[in-house]
Amino acid sequence: MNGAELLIRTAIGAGVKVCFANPGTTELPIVAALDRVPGIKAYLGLVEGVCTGAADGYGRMVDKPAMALLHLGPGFANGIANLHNARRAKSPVLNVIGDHATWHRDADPPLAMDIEGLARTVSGWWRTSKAALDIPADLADAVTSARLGQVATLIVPNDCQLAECDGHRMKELGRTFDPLEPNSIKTIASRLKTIRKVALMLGGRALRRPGLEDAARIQKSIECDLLAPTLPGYMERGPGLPNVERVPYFPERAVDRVSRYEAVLFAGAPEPVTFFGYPGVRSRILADDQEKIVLCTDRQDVVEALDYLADALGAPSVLTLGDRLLAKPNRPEIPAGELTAEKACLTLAALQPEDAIIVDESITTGLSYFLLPSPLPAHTVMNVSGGSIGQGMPCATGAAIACPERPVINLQADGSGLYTVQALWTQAREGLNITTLICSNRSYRILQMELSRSGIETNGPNARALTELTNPSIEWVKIAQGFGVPGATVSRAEDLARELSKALTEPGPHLIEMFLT
Ligand SMILES: Cc1ncc(C[n+]2csc(CCOP(=O)(O)OP(=O)(O)O)c2C)c(N)n1
Ligand SMILES: [Mg+2]
Repeated sequence: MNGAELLIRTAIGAGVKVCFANPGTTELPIVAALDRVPGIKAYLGLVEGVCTGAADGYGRMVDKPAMALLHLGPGFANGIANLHNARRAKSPVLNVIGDHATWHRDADPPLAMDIEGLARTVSGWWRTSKAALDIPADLADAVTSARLGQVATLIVPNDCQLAECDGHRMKELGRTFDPLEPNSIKTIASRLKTIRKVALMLGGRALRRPGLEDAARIQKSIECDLLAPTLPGYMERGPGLPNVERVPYFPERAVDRVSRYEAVLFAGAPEPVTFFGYPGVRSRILADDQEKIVLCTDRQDVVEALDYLADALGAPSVLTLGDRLLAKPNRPEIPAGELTAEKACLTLAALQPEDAIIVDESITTGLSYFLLPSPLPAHTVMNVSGGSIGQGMPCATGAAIACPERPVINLQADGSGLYTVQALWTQAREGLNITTLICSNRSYRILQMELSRSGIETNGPNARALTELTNPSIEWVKIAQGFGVPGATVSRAEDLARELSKALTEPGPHLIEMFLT
């Protein structure tokens, strides 16, 4: 057995089931090991951003890491933008990077880079294996760290992968979370009872069903609203769950929304800040005199902490369908006429199947989707948490591989979709049930909005060149077909309803270009 086989065997033992890869020569021993030690299915991504975004989407769905396997520093660099999104989404990702043989590094070969320097920017944990026999412990530590909800990067030099290492020892996974401090949660419970206007801001694993149910229990004991970050990585919604409002994107609306609270309790979410520094607008959305209470650290289990808090508040353990829980689904009607952003969202809401996974990288188009007042059937929403675009298609790919029985709908802005459009090929190759709805507004609309917000001329030739996606127009159906995905263009809501229904009943991926006015 060599180091690469030991790596795969340990990963299988640690529960890793899939590997999203774009390998090169330095990872070939691992490629061979994936066949010699069966148990992990490998998926090719045609650019590293597809691999890392898919590993992120998979990790968000199952709350366990997939492996991303990337080639040296340059391959890692290509995958970093989506690892950044994974980091912000608190998604578990096991990131394995091959490196040159240790004895070859001094020669400074062309592809050599500071891989640990790259790892530092996105990883909560990173290490370079020193020897083949260290691999089981290194891999187990990486998976343990990833399971906290972070990117763990293991760099494995090619000679460590090739070294024979019979007589190896497997390593057990460590404990995932740090223990809670019950006294500090009891103190928080007493404090909360004395404050009138409280918001509970949920993030990370707290937005999964068990965390949301605990939040609903807390709402039964103290009057509080539930908030989430503007772009939560993973959030379950539907009947029987409490309503959670996302903090608005634009700072004025965000400040206005949260100013009513005397205190905000953070459960797995960071303090909200504006996306950008706008002159004259403060960075932190909460004012200094609004109390900020933190329930637990990132190394503790936020769901366990919420459960403990609910108990400490004397909350009932069983919930009935009270007025603060979302009731039976009540879908909007399918609209008619020329497609606008709002009509596109209404059509989606009218037709999305039970248990759908909605991957929302629609930037400006989806704004009204989340605000629809009527509860929709149970579904999961995933957003581009790190604001680094090019995440939607890869994330949808990983989500569909994680949950093949669930329909995936990728509400996808046109500009953002073009960053990692190669994901369509992986979707076709694997026959994944993904419907991509392209929000074709033929522009970087959000940048046009930000330009006019800041009072800058939006009509100059260079501003237009840099924000309009025209001349030539992007041929979405041809692009999809080129990657093996059937496509259609629609410009009326009725046609969208027909094509979407068809796409949702036929197996395999589909792309619908929604030509928006
Ligand atoms: C990696 C990366 N590059 C650039 C940007 C800046 N940026 C933010 S949104 C955007 C384009 C938005 O256009 P589109 O995806 O079509 O959405 P729309 O605004 O039209 O709804 C760009 C270029 C970014 N956020 N991330
Ligand atoms: Mg656009």
